[in-house]
Amino acid sequence: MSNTVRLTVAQALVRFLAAQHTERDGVRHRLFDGCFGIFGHGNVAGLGQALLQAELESPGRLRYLQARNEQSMVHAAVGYARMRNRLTTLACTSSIGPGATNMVTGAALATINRLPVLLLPGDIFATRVASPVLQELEDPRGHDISVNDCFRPVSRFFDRVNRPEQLPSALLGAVRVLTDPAETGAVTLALPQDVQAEAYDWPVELFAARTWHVPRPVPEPAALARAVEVLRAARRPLLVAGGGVVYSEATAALRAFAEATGVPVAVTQAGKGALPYDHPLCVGAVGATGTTAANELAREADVVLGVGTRYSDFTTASRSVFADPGVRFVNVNVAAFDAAKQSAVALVADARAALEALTGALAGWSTAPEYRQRARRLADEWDEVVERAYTLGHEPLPAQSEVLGAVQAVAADRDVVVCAAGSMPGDLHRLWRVRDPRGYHVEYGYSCMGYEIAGGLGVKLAEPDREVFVLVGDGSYLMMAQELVTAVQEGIKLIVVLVQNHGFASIGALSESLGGQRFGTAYRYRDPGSGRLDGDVLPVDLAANAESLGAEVVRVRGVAELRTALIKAREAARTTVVHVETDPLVPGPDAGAWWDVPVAEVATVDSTVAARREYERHKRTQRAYLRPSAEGETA
Ligand SMILES: Cc1ncc(C[n+]2csc(CCOP(=O)(O)OP(=O)(O)O)c2C)c(N)n1
Ligand SMILES: [Mg+2]
Repeated sequence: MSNTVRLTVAQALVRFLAAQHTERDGVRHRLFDGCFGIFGHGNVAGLGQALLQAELESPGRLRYLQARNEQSMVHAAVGYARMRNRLTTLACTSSIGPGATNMVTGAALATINRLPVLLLPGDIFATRVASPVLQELEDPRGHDISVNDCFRPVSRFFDRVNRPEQLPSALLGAVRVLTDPAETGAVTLALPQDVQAEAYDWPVELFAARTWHVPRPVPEPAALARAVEVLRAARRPLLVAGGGVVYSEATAALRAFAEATGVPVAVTQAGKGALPYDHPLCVGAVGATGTTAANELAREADVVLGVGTRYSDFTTASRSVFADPGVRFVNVNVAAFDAAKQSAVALVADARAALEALTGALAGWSTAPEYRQRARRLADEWDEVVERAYTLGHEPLPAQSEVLGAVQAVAADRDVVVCAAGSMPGDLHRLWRVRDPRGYHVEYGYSCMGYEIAGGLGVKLAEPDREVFVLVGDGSYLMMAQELVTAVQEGIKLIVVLVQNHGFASIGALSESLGGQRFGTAYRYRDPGSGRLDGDVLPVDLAANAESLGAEVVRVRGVAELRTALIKAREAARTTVVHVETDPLVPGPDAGAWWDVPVAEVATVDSTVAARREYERHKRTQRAYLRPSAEGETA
């Protein structure tokens, strides 16, 4: 038969992935730029063979990338997809068992951040003739359960291909979700190891080039009218820009909206970069890691216009920062789920389409000049705080904020700063002066220690012409540094700034503020006298560790040496790790916003009892945001 082609399930899958494209605004992209993989018995003879065959038959059909850890290959795919505004991503194939479950954390990270990745874990035999196979979880409740069921709650689409005939619908369902801006996240196709190698006669149309049109849904007229009515009545509106503004390439539309209406713009972690930091209407980071400028305006705002934000507790300071008793919300989001939050007037729409519609519909309306001037003055005051933090001159070890200042001084506007967990994301959110929409890449949906180097690798793979500064703490480095080897192998250049402060400065400070006395947060010897982990610092040499993985390494003391090393690293062709020690006890500047982390209600420890009193004081500032934002009918 000429209209079928005989291939294994794995070969068919590779051929299908290579033929998928996305299109938005008339520009076409490949959906899958490659496939990361770590092989084991669950995929070596299936997907491994198919990727080999693809490489030999037609290099570039779907390039294979090797990684050291399955979790980190998902992080790299996430970094890649975010840099490409979700229009292109990577696939990840793993063996069964531990290789597969290593990807579960990456899947959760992708889904929470609304970023598309395709995960292809191997699975136990569909035929079960050899069960239990190596690494099979046996469950007395049913023989169709495998460890891959862990992917279900963290994936936006999950399917298990138990027969070749199921593959087409699994693939089409997977790609539909990956390319849907409202539904996207991790998509998992579990592939039993026997089925991967099974041959089938596939209709050739399965492999035809397909273009998935990524929509820009426009707001419904009635919803737009409701939003406009609320906004026109606003006296102290504040726009909160989230990651959706960046992913939808709505930054020019945001700027036009702000300039036409005079509404100040605050940014979430994912939204930082939506407006350049020095734009007259940009008031910077909002929420628990916010600036005094954004948080003061947030406290007084009568209307909050959220665009592309999912209102995490960091953005709302655990629902305390928007403090006006009558505050109303208008939410623009492509996902109805997010648009409905905070009892908002929901505009379920693409960020760009909605901002353009709002700019048109609000013609002739703007905030008062005094309000705009006040926003600018507050932002300028914060900028002075940043300048002081960047140049503290703390001795003998520099403060972390000075390290960020040194990186800032060396980084060009299009360079990308990558971070994820620890004390640096908060400092970066408040301090970093961003000019490019994709110049700031802090993964703060999952805030996953270990994302930094792996995610940075994906960022650089996606945008090789940008310099990528990976900022990583010693704790995060110890969780996941091994993709330095991949960077060396592939000639992918990263500049890694490794901040050594001998433990968890972030959780240490949090613990102290909650009456927990920094318990268990420093890397110290167990002291034979006290029996506690409060002895000397450990003799670890993370610089030597990075050297051993093949990176160029520079050990610096102090900020002046750091700057020189960063300039050299920026000019170098190879991955460089710059190792710098900082004082963990100097906090960055803070706007005093709250973050709800419950403190023990009863305790025998005095510091905990005192912290509980403080907690209860803050707790009283927490709001429910239950007020309907549109005027309802009287009951
Ligand atoms: C995988 C993971 N485990 C635990 C946490 C909780 N956590 C957040 S920050 C942090 C410490 C980070 O240490 P380090 O990278 O050294 O940064 P520092 O706090 O010193 O700035 C921990 C344990 C997390 N975010 N991710
Ligand atoms: Mg640390």
